[in-house]
Amino acid sequence: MAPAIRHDEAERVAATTPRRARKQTNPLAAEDPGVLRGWFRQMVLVRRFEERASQGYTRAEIGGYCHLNLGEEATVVGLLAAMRPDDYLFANYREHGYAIAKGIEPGRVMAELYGRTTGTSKGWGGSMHLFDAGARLLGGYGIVGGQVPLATGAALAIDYRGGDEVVVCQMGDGTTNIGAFHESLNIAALWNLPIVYVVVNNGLGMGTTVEKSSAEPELHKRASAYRMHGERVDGNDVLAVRDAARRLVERARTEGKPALLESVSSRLKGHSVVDPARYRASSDVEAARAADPIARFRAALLDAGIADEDALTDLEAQARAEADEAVAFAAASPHPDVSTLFDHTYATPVANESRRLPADALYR
Ligand SMILES: Cc1ncc(C[n+]2csc(CCOP(=O)(O)OP(=O)(O)O)c2C)c(N)n1
Ligand SMILES: [Mg+2]
Repeated sequence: MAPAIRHDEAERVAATTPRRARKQTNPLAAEDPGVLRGWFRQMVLVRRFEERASQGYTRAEIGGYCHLNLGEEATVVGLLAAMRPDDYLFANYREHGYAIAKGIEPGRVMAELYGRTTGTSKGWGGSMHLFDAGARLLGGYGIVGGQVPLATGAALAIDYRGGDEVVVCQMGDGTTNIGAFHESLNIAALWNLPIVYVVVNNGLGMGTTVEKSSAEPELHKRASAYRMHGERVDGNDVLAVRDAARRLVERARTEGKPALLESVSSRLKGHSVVDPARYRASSDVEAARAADPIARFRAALLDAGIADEDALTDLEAQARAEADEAVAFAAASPHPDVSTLFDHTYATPVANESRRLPADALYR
C-alpha cells in the first residue's frame, strides 16, 4: 500500500495550539483566498465528474476502459496549479481530472468518454485518449509508460526551439518499472531537458502493491540513478503538491534541470470502474477514505477562515451542477458517422486493400 506520510507531528501541534495562533501559522493564510476556493471547487468538480463517469459506464453510455481520479484530486489540482497554461502535460489513462484542470471544458471531456463528435478527440479516442493540442494536453495513453518517451521528446523539442515551456509527465507507480521510464530519465538528465516526471504513487499497479513490484519502493529515489533531483510529497495535500511542483517546474524552466516528483496518494476505488478491488484489505480502503484530500482541504479552509460553511456548500453545488451539465452536453451530442472511422488514422492506405467498415461483409 502507499507508504504513509506521517501526520502525527502536525496533528499533535494542531491539537495543542490555540485556534488563533494556528491561523497565523497556517500556510493557507499566505495564499490568495479566491485561488484556494477555486482549487476546492475544482477538486470537487473532478470528484463529481468521476462519479458521473462511473454512472455513465455502468449504464453502458461509456464503452472501453474507464479509470478514475477518485482520491487523487489534490495531486491533480496541485500539479496543474503549478503549471503555466502554455506548459505541456502528458498523462496516463487516468487523466480525466487532469484534462479538466488543464482548462478543457468538462462537457468536451465527458463527450469524449461518451464517444461523441463534440469530444476532445471527436469521439474516436474515449476515456484513455483525451487529447487537446490547444490546451497543451498531449494525451492520455493506454500503454503503461507510453507517454514517458513521448513527453521526453516534447521536452527535447522545446529545448531545440529555444522555448521556455516545461513538460510535465504524469504516470503511476507501476510505470517506474517500465524500461522506457529509465531510458527517458537518463536522456533527460544527460541533455538537461525541461521536464518534470510526476509519479502518482497510489500504492497499486492494478492489484499489485508497490512493495511487491519495486525493489526500491521509495520511488523518488530512482532519480538518483541519473543524478536527477527526486523528492516525495504528500499527494493528499493540494498546497504541498503545488509548492513542490512549482519549485521543480520553475527550476526546469530556468535551469533546464529535469526532476522526479513522487506524489503519494490513494485510489478510493478499484483500478478501473469494473474492478471491485477484492485484493485490497478493508483497513487499506478505510485509511484511504480517512485521508480523503477533499475532506481534508475543506476542513483546512474552514479552520483558516478562508471560507465558511455556506460558501463551501455553494461551491460544492456549483461543481455538482457543472458535472451534471457535462453529462447533459455529452448525452445530447451526436455519435460520429461510421464513414469517418479512418479519417484520423495515420496508416498508409495499401493498394487494392479496401478499408472495411464494421457493418461491411467480410467476403463479397
Ligand atoms: C505495457 C503495458 N503493460 C501492461 C498493461 C496493463 N496495465 C494497465 S494499467 C496497469 C497498472 C499500472 O499501474 P500504475 O502505473 O501504478 O498506474 P495507476 O493505474 O495506479 O494509475 C497495467 C499493468 C498496459 N496497459 N500496458
Ligand atoms: Mg498506481
